[in-house]
Amino acid sequence: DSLVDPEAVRERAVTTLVTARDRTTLLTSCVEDPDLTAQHSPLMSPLVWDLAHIGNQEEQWLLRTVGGQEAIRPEIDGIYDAFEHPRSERPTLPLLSPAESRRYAAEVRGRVLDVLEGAALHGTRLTEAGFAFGMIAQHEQQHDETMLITHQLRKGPQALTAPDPDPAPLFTGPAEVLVPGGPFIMGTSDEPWALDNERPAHRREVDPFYIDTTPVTNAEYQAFIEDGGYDTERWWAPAGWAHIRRQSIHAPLFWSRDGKQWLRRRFGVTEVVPPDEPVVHVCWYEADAYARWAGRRLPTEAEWEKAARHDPAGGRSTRYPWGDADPAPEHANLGQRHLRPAPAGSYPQGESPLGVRQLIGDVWEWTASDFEPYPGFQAFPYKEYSEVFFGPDHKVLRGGSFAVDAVACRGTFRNWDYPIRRQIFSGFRTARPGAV
Ligand code: AVJ
Ligand code: FE
Repeated sequence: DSLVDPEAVRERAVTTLVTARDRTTLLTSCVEDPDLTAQHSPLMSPLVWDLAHIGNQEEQWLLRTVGGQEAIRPEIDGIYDAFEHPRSERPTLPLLSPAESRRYAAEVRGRVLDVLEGAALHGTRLTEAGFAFGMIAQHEQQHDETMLITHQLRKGPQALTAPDPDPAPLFTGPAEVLVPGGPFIMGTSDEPWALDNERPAHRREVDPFYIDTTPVTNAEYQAFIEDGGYDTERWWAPAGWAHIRRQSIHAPLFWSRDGKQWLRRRFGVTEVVPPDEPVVHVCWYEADAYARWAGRRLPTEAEWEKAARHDPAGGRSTRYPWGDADPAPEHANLGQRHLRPAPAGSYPQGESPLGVRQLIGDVWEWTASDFEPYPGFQAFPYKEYSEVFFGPDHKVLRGGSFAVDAVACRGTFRNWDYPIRRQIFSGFRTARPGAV
């Protein structure tokens, strides 16, 4: 069993750490140094901050805490502490240069592989089944998604390329699926690399509801725009209406109107908005307003997870919509393999038992829910991962995007952000109550 065989755990840890570093290296070597040290948006760090921060977190947890080693460069901890300095301030810090950052991250990694060789992967909660190594691989992959967001915000010619997803035949299945009411198990207590906010597993009652078979597409979202959605106050939550008026928001981020058609800028290239792709770069307020216009609402977080994990036949919650197998390319669009969502209706092999598609990958999906702890939550191993973010300021997103790696994406994985944020790879699907 891969959870108890230390050699299998070590191999999984090495593979995920190496995969993450390959991606980090690509994202920080496809542009010249000035583009690494520049701030492309006040919402984001310079790319070189992410690079050394990745190394610094790895040093703190895997070399110092797990390995018991002395700090390599204790003087830089403050610079790379996300809580000491907001993103907008980071360009003014005495950051390591790109070359120093690469050297530092590589030195940490070299020592980490030695620590992993000798580490007992059981007995303490931090290293049980390689948790700390998995946590750090996930942390790096999360920053790889953050860095891809920075690349999307960067002006200038294209620096990254990837093949497009396969074109999907137009999806002709039912537009929505009925999820039966009743209890299901939400969260997990036995997924070894699940982070603190996904724990513990607990029973949730959910009333029957209908949920969209696929994420909302650009064509559907355009119908909302053409129908005056952005000029109709009654579709909007009051704070959302105030926000879009103040900011003059009339379409998803990166969209522009060219006569009768909509264009969008994507990683340095301008293209006609593809009608059958899930809409991306909308904030929670836009998703909420669209749903109200459509006579529907956003799914709650529990509804989303029930749609993704509940297997009516087995009567239990699976790790993913398609079952318990780790994600493979035929299941979902993950890992920056493509630099865009796949057309709605893609990945039939990734659908849930009830037939809901693309819950995992493509676009993060806004839910109606605030980010709150599950009953029995315990911060682990540090409060600043989740606990300090609980409360009504953040809305939960689920399912991962094309930009996140499989190691940081599961049926239980929880992401969160402010309801005004839309530089993230965020889309949504809608729901409505079922017959009670
Ligand atoms: C889970 C994506 C909200 O980027 O703020 C990275 C992940 N935490 N370093 C974030 C994270 C610490 C986090 N999100
Ligand atoms: Fe971080």
